[in-house]
Amino acid sequence: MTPAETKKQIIEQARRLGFNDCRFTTAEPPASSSIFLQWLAEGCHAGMRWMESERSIRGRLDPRNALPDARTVICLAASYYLAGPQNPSVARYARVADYHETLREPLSELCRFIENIEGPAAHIAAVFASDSSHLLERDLAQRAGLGFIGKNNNLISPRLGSWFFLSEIITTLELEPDPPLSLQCGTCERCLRACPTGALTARHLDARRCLSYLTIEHRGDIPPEFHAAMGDRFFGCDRCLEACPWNRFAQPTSIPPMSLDEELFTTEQLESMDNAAFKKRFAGTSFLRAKRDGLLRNLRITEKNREQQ
Ligand code: B12
Repeated sequence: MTPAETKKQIIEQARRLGFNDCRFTTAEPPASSSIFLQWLAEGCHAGMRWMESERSIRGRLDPRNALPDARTVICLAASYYLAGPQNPSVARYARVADYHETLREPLSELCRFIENIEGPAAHIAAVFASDSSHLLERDLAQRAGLGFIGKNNNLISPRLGSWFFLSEIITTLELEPDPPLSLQCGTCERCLRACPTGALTARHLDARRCLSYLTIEHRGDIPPEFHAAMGDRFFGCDRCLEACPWNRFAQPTSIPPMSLDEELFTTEQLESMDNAAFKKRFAGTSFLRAKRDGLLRNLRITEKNREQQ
């Protein structure tokens, strides 16, 4: 099979498995490593200390640290957009089943498919979405032409908007890289204006001020200066994505939606659960990331905000 035919087959299989886009780039180091190192040096990763680890930094500086003979990174997009109005108190990505779990199977299946068509020549390291991969995913995906990096820091696809997850497969196969897009945000600054805490600057996102970070990743109290900005949002904050005009092109997700009872999200309900009950009740959802204490902390703030309205 020629490399072009292999690529075509991989793209078709990725589509069959529910991915909305699939593009290819080399395994060369990402161009924006210096932006990442500067971001770390300035402390913009807040309490995400795992980003400082040697493994995290080495991986982000060069994908070949994950697989020494890597030639190609296959970049995949999986939409998490649910059509229709959604209650913004919960970030959209948490309205579908936890992607760390749901994307694992289609990614493994795509790896097996590549190994089947290429035999032992296709040595593969499957890298799963987000926290489990030590890659600068957005940089690689923009180089593969999957989208461009917007002022809200998200990878924006002219076909999908930006309500999608990224995943990558690293392989020793030599496949023709796709060209990057030549799109940019231009003069649009809607996301910068929509961010209520000034977390987005023209250069990057300061997690210390980002409500997504503060309500999901941060442990301990949320500084009072951010309480009012949370409004009703007790899990994440999508304001910079909601404001983006490219999101009118969002495509429906094929990840199963969560059917969580809205009445579950009260301080009263959470106080009645211990950690074990919380884990059981929220199994398979993104809410586990904030842990019971984090979710309870957030709900105490949003309930107070509602009382003060
Ligand atoms: C840590 C993290 C967070 C942190 C910090 C976010 C941040 N902006 O850094 C917090 C908790 C705040 C967060 C929030 C969210 N996250 Co997050 N997060 C990550 C994670 C694990 C690492 C990101 C990282 O390395 N940050 C360091 C900074 C410096 O890197 P960066 O954001 O990738 O930015 C790079 C480029 O923008 C580049 N750059 C800037 N300008 C330009 C211009 C050009 C031309 C080029 C080449 C590069 C470039 O420089 C940077 C360094 O390479 C990634 C997964 C991964 N492994 O990449 C997911 C990831 C970025 N997150 C994702 C998502 C979905 C979200 C949320 C929407 C979820 C939510 N609602 O809570 C929000 C969106 C917030 C936002 N506006 O960015 C998706 C993004 C998908 C997409 N379409 O872009 C990812 C890729 C996870 C995934 N696998 O799907 N996240």
